[in-house]
Amino acid sequence: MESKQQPITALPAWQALGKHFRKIKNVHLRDLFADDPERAARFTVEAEGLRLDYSKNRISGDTMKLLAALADARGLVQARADMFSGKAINRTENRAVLHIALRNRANTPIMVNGCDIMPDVNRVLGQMARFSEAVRSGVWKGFTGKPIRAIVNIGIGGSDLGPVMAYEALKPYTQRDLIVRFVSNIDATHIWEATRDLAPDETLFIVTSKTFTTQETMTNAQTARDWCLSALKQETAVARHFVAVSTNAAAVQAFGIDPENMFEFWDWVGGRYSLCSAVGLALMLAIGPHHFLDMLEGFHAMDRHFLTAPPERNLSVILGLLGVWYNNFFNAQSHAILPYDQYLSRFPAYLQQADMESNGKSVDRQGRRVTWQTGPVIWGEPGTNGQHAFYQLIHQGTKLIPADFIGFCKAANGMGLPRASRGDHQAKLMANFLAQTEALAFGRTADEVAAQGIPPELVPHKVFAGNRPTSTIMAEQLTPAMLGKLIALYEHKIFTQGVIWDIFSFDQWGVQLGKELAGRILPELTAVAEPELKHDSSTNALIRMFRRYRCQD
Ligand code: G6Q
Repeated sequence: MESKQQPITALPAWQALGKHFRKIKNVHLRDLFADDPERAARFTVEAEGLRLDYSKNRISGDTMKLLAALADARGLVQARADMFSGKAINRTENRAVLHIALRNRANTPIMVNGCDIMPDVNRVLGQMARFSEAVRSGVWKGFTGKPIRAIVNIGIGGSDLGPVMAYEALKPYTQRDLIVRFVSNIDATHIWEATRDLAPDETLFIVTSKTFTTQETMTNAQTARDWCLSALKQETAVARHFVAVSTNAAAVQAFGIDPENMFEFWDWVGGRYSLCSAVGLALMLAIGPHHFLDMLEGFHAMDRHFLTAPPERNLSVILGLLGVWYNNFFNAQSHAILPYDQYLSRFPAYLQQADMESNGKSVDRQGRRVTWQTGPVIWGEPGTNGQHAFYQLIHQGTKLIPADFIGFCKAANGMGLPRASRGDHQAKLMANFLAQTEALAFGRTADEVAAQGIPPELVPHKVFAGNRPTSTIMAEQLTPAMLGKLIALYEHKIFTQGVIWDIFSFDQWGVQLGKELAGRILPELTAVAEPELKHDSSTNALIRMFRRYRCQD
């Protein structure tokens, strides 16, 4: 696990940033804009149909140069080349990190252990497309000869959040008479509610699990299997109503799934980076292979952009650097993702996993405890809902919360309908979108409040300090390709930050301990005889409480 990296705090680039921060930290965005009529143009970059206006951030040209120097000192260019060329950069698991291969539409060879992996990638994409067409067209029949009307994806974490987010995002592109649902939680409520109104002989389950051992997924899959067989009676029905997405062929077969209907992926695809693999099967079934490939094209375009654009024009790098600026110099604890598009309602939750599982680490690549902050808390909700909920704190609270505002000029809803029949929703939505970043940046001074005739005792309550940083990401419309671009944009932002912080972004050891302890506690909850409990006094008492009520259940 050798690394030549010095602690980040020892780098001259870091120290220069610290010095620069002391100079700029109290400068107001009002002054930065007033002093430079070209500021918006200076800090706007457009690539692949995505415009990033980052002028409402507390930065100057020098800030960006110093941050870029930090990334340079951290070897971002080499790190990026290592990822794209298939080096085993996930060193704690000794794996390559090649989600970019899944959407490598140029089809250039990408080698892992001396073998080009692109033929395998294309083979599975072809298998997914054929299967999707068969189900969508009704050629694929269930056990009683009926076509499939409902798809239920069973998976959790990386095997759920991507497909569910993208399904919601691309609803206008879905085959509307096909019901598509997602079950993840081990709480039986989830599978119960997802299946209660479905007909077993018209339902197809996709069991999505890289390992095919995850407790939640296997428990839900077993319940789904029982539900299906209690109606269809014969074991052979499983092969018509269950398919699997996994790397574990033996376990898939043991479950009763025909190996023909297993969609493979590989250990070089991390769970939270797996949407473009067979993990996206439920999405492909919903939107069709053609739109799925459009999405991959979008991902690929942003991958190329990240790989080739210079830092000052590189959207992911810019977002990454801004995040470091607030996280490490302004000590911002969190970062809000605020999409002004209801179809992106699950996008913040998706990025929460992508970012927090990747960069929520506290040792560097040599295993030393870091003395600098790493990944922020990622959170958010779609606008305008958030405005009526938590924006108060962003505007007037004591915490600095940098935010990304994501919006589109054209609505994705009501496509094909004449504009007149769609009302003025989109203009109102975007008026709010633009107003919020303006209000956050410039605020309202005490003088401006007083000038409105507000009683003096109310003035302090109505003052908006402003100087709250935002980045605006705008595009024409949310399409499959645009969704791919947006996701890749953030994936590479996360990568950029992981390199700067010198942490391993592609493992997730932090999820293990809880799993292990749950395995120990489960028999203590279910044992008939009173078990001898050897936990702390708090856990022991809580276990006893559960057992007391369970006896009465
Ligand atoms: C993601 C994580 C994690 C994983 C789930 C599901 O990067 O690895 O969220 O995706 O734990 O794992 P399986 O796909 O193996 O069931």
